[in-house]
Amino acid sequence: MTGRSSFLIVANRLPVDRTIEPDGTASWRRSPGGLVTAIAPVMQRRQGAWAGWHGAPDEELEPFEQDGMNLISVPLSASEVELYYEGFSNATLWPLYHDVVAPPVYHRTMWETYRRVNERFANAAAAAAEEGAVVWVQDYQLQLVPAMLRKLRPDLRIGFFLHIPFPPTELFFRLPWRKELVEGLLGADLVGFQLPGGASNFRRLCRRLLGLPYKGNEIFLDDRVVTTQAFPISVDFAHLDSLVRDPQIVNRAKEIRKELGDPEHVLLGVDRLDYTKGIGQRLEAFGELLKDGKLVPNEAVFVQIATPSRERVEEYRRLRDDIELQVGRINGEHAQLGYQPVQYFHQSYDHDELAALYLAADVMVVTPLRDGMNLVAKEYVSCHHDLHGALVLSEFAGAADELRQAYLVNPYDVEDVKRQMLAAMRATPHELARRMRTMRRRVATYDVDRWANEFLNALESPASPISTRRSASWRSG
Ligand code: ADQ
Repeated sequence: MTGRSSFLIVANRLPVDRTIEPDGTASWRRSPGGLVTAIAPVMQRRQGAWAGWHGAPDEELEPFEQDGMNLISVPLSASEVELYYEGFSNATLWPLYHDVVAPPVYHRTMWETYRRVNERFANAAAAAAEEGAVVWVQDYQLQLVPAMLRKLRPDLRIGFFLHIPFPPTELFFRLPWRKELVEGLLGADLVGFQLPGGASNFRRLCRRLLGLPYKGNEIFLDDRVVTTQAFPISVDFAHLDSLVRDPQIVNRAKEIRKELGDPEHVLLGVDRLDYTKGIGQRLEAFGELLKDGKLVPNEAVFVQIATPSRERVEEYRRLRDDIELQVGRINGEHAQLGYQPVQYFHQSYDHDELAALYLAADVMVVTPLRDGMNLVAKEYVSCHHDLHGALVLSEFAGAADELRQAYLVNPYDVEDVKRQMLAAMRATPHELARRMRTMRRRVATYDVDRWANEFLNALESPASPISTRRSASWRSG
């Protein structure tokens, strides 16, 4: 890599995974995912760089290049992975920000490590950014980076985007290090959230915790203005739309249905195996529909794909056991020779197979108890140019703000989930098409490209002059 960059992404992980070839040599492959796809064009245009951990503990790597991106590895030791990543990020912040759907742990050593690792990311970013560069920091693992980086490099334009919900003040206040975290975020010029609700939770928190005045989207510090705004993330609609028109994918979708025994209804769940995703709630609803006789055997198959996730965090191990027990019970009670009502896969799938599954599914069931956005819901919609297919969607997923024509459910209300799942299965083709058409229009218009561009345009446009501060203080009373 040569020199410094004028555009820098800072994220917990680099956008590449290492693969070992059959001859034993290692190579890097771009990880799947919307973020890198959305940002790649900007990276190429601006000689961009990306700073993040490369995925293996206790290993230092020199900066390297992959797919035209300059990659800067920020090393983590095994104990930092445990305390910063599995600990403070995923056992403290993740459950707290998702409305405490699992109890967060509060450990001082985890916090100390989180702070130290954030400092390392800030140092790496400060060293890689050229004078006046734009730096975009991603997500809850790095909330202290904006302020640390500003201290080192006040010349930079710093943006931060939170991919998960930002909780209400009452919940955030439980955090022993609440002040440090908020001050960390306020180091940015622009703090982006998935939904307007997250942005307003943050502004209220700044006023209550730090006494900072705000007006509209802007929070007023002594010497600067911080803009807070919602930028709902999305998917690469055009790519998915053309992928599912490929005859190979179409055939694979037909094959999947056949392999499932050609049931009348294929229901599908695709999630990381995470307790926020409401996998147990949807299986319970499906099991009860079979038990109540609302669904007759062979009529419907539920395919649940659960990608392994955070397997060293205690809560996730327990969840896996619970889900597998539940699947076993439903199948034990309702299976017949040649018919297994729930098909469960604790596996990761490649992009094409996932698209074929979306295409094959009549009903996509997305029932998180809390979710920043949920890209699976938008991916499903992008894959149905046939206007067939129904989306059952939790009202607590960010995506529900945009996809109002989904069959919206309260995942805590099992009767509601049952009712909406049945309604989705019994809907006429005309009704399905009406809903799908509107949802597709929305995702096609607000795709991931638009998300990245809107964020970067807002970051690079100048904030209000500080002189508006006096009237804001007056209004904030
Ligand atoms: P996640 O919690 O990981 O993301 P989600 O938005 O649904 O949730 O994204 C998951 C991604 O992983 C999707 O693109 C999906 O296709 C893929 N995926 C899931 N299971 C898979 C499998 N078995 N094999 C292969 N791919 C699989 C966080 C937040 C979300 C927010 C996103 C983006 O929790 O709320 O929408 O970031 O900001």
